[in-house]
Amino acid sequence: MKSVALTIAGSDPSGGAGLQADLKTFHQFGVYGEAAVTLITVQNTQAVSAVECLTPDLVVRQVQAVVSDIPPQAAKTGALGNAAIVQAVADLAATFQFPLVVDPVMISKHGAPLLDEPARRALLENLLPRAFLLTPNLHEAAALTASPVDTLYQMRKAAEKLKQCGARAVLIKGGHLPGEATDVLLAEDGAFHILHGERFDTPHTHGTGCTYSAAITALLAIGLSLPDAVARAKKFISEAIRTNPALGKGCGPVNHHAQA
Ligand code: PXL
Repeated sequence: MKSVALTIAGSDPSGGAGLQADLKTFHQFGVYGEAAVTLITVQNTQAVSAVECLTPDLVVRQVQAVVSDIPPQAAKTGALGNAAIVQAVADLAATFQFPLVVDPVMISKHGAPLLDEPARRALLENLLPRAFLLTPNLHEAAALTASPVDTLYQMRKAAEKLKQCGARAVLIKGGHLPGEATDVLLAEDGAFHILHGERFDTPHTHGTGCTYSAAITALLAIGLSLPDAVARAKKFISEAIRTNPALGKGCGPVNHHAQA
């Protein structure tokens, strides 16, 4: 049977991030993609000029419509915008029969807020306990734990803290570390996995987080174990950055056609 994955995320009309990146990534892994929209951004590779959230009811009805008809084997969340949407998605997630990857998107590459402060609290308190995997970058991990996360040691500590908050597993992404792009996975069983990644000196990394978490979601939908899914997704995202198509006048997208 065809594997199916669902994203609950914001729209990026430039196609580099958000639900567009998620769908392209699902497709690249041979997985059928579904997408429920949470918010609409107006942006290109140079700037975000508007962010408009949908009503929570409209988000919920999109998810219910597709899950009841074409149930996915895995789902992910991206930008959720405000506390009402976070709460609605958390309530929905309580009914999911499949793993949910929560990418706690907070700000866009250009600094536009995609999750306000009450929403961050709602995410921590209500959505995190429903997450099979939480995938913060260093800034998001620091915001969620209210402590600095700048070193591998602090990444391990933050992962433990976020697991204690209810996430079954935590992947802290070190794309913003100086030197190597090393990620730390704290798996369900409490084991740490360190994922090494080469750093590429390029401005074209727009949508990296979305694409990485979408690749993990696709591989979970196919049936890989979490450590295997993360390891393979890490190789994919490194290759996607290395082979970026250098599109646009600003921070361009990664290569969603990279070897899956
Ligand atoms: O990469 C984070 C992200 C997620 N979702 C949407 C975005 C962005 C970054 O720009 O626009 C819709």
